[in-house]
Amino acid sequence: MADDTPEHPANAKLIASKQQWARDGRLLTGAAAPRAQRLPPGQREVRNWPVLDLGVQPQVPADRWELRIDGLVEHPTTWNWADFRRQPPFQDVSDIHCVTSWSRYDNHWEGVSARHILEVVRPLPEARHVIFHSYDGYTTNVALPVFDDADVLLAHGWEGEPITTDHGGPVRVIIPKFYFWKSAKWVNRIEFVAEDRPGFWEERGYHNEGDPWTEQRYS
Ligand SMILES: Nc1nc2c(c(=O)[nH]1)N[C@H]1C(S)=C(S)[C@@H](COP(=O)(O)O)O[C@H]1N2
Ligand SMILES: [Mo]
Repeated sequence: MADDTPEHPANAKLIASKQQWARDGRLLTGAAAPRAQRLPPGQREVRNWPVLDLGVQPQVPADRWELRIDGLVEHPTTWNWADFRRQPPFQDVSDIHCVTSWSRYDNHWEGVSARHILEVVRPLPEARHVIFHSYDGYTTNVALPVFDDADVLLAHGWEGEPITTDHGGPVRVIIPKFYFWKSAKWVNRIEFVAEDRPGFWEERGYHNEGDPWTEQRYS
């Protein structure tokens, strides 16, 4: 287990119970679903948008928010809010699939696309993985091709409104093809690395990848 990640007493119970889910293999149906099927196996559609985090919601006003994009890149970059909002706007509609079994369809996102970020910073050939770091100490990891996808973005808007603090505002990651724990809220650093490094839940029994259609819930 990581000791560089926060274990606040307020959420120790939640973290322990989600680790128990991983040990028990909760919700696993054992049946992969074709990607053409919209609802992945073991999921149910909800109309609301539940909040899930470590119990700490960092309050980062847009004018103090900063994003560092560094590691194995040609052009390490730091954006403040004004810099971020000067990037080409990107909009997309996608579904959310949370490993705790809820899915929410047709979320309208607005932000900056991952592909634009890749054009700006230009990862070096040695860069193979991406680590997201957040203001609450949360981390999560994906392989570079997962980040380098047409539907991945850093979102500041949802359904035409700024993303609220509880959902990761001012800026969060959206990676629609994977379970939602890969979509870091309150992101403040994107690090490109050669060697993979498991993040908060990946170190606590959750799958290193997280494809909902093949039920990559637990490791
Ligand atoms: N920074 C940060 N990002 C995070 C988390 C977190 O605790 N901290 N929780 C993850 C998990 S487990 C889920 S399911 C989604 C929940 O996002 P939501 O609260 O907007 O539904 O955020 C993910 N991103
Ligand atoms: Mo989650």
